[in-house]
Amino acid sequence: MRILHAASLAAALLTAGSALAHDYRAGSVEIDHPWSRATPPNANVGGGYLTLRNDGEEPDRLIGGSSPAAERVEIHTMEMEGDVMRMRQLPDGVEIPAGGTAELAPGGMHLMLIGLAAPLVEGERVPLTLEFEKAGSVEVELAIDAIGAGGAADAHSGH
Ligand SMILES: [Cu+2]
Repeated sequence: MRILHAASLAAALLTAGSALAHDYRAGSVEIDHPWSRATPPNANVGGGYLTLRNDGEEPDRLIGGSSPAAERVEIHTMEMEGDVMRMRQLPDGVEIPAGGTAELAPGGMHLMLIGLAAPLVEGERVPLTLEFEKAGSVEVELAIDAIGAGGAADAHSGH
């Protein structure tokens, strides 16, 4: 039964590997580690962060998203206005250059889950459908990290 044992070990390693990597693909776009932060009770909004890599020959564009966990999902950016960091919706979404990456991270571009059905809880996974102009839509899961994870000043308290 040596062979069987080796095969199941390999399967176990594969499973562990993909759980760690936590990435997805839509067409030529790889979606790397979608995550969010736990929210306080009664919070109405949450963020969504991920890295998009385009290994195709043409640019693509993240144009929207949706989630059963929120009334709607918007794509936002943050900009300094004088001394104040302000958030603004990106109606045209985020371009992912051919052979390039686009990063949605705390303090910069991000997804905004608006009208949360329930607080986001550390350790849980939240389903999220991402919509790309060319690659179409793909379902991913946001891994919920601790409140305050990821450094940068909390972007979402201003909403
Ligand atoms: Cu925002």
